[in-house]
Amino acid sequence: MTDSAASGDFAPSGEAAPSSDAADFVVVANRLPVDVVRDADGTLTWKQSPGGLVTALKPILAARQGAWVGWPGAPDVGDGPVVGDGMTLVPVQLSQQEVNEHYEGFSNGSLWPLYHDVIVKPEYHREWWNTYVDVNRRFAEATASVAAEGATVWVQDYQLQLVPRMLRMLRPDLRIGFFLHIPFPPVELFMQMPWRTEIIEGILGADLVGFHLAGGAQNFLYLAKRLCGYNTSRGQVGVRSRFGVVSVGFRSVRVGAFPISIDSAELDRTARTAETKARAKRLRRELGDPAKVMLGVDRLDYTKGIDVRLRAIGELYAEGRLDPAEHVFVQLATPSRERVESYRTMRDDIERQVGRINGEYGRVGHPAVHYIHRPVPRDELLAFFSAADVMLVTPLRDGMNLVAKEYLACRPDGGGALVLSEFTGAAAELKQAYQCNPHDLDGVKNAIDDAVHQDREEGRKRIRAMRRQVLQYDVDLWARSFLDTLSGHIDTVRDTGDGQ
Ligand code: GDG
Repeated sequence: MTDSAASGDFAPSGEAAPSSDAADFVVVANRLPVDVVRDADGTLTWKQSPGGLVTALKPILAARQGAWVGWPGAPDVGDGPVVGDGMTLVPVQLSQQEVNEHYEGFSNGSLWPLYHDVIVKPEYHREWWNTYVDVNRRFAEATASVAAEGATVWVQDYQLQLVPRMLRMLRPDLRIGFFLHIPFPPVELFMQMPWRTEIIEGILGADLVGFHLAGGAQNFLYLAKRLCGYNTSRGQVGVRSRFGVVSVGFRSVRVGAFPISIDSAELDRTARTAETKARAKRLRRELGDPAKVMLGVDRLDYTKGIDVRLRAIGELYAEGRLDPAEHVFVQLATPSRERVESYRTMRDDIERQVGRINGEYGRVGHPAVHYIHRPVPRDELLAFFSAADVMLVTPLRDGMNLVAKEYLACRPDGGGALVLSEFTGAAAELKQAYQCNPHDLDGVKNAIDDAVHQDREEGRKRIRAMRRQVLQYDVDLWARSFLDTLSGHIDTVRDTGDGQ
């Protein structure tokens, strides 16, 4: 396996000219913001799957005749664009093999573990890579055919890192942004990637490249120089954000940090409703009205450190620092990537741990750990946030972690406490959390112990400070600051004499 560009090169197939009802603003993401549901009789229906990204971008999509290009979530589905709800949905059709090799293979078996500190060993297979290239090309072509002359295109995330360059080759008239939702890894780790140069060149097809944290942007800038030989310099955008600029031929590619957020006002509003309060109360009652409810909410993913918090809680019960009759833990674990081997192994491990803790500390009708391996409806989730005294967010590595921010938005009462891993993007903003190093079990135990037994006033002070941050810097501001920078409304000022 080499750095050669052979497998990354591609010949654009077909005509890429925009059609007459083309879109001025196009979002390109692995998934469409809808799920395709196949009914018993085989008919397909599209079901909205609202997420933070679509909520933030919907007004912009509606105002600018927008389109969203993505995979509908089921193999061999997607026949031409569908217009509805303020945007055009452009499905990219993928075969089962492409889903296996692009999504489950290269995206989640190679890139995901590599970008998350190789917690699990990444696998590199040439077939996976070749399919990744093919699928990225398909996304680029679908985007090229739907974007109007001079349109703005915003490409999302690690599944589509080659799209910016492919798209620029097809449509040099477009303004292209790229945002990575997961961490960009340290240089030493990224260098493992057999197709490292192709990936950096792929992303550099964009005009603006965004990461959650400045560290990711710095790693990327270093690689643009080292692997691709481009000149890089440091600069500044507006007043708050440090920026880097990569000179790619005659183009300047800007690189910076744009920490994502949530629709905090909406969550805050919902948490204040009588319905949510009543649900939260009911949940506590169903849990046996314990003195303290601890909560974890995650996709069942090895990056999230669910095993770390279970180990910590087990030891705290054993040492009598927590009492299972008074302190219960609820773990909501949404099923995720169940066809990937490492996820199956991790699930078994977590479920064994839950069983062991309950075997030792639970009583009939009163388990110490409540574990739910099903997606919970949104309203119910917000009630859980409102009911929890201590939120446990202990990932080994996480780009941002929206759950931490959602919990804070759901605490207009000023109650609660947040235990937060230092290795989340959110830790950079949420300094008043009980922060811990997830690799240091004693540190995690102390953070949980401190949060459970915190002084009430001290706790309220911490929550108030963190809520200010989350309510002020919401997902709308995130999207606007990225798009304003991309459109040039915010100027980049290069530092002089600070070249890298
Ligand atoms: C990636 C990055 C970055 C979870 N369980 C249920 C449920 N959820 C919702 C949460 C939250 C979302 O899923 C998870 O977001 P996270 O940010 O915590 O994690 P990832 O899925 O790994 O997201 C991450 C993010 O992209 C954005 O850039 O922050 O670092 O890894 O919104 O509430 N929602 C419902 N039921 C559940 O059971 N309804």
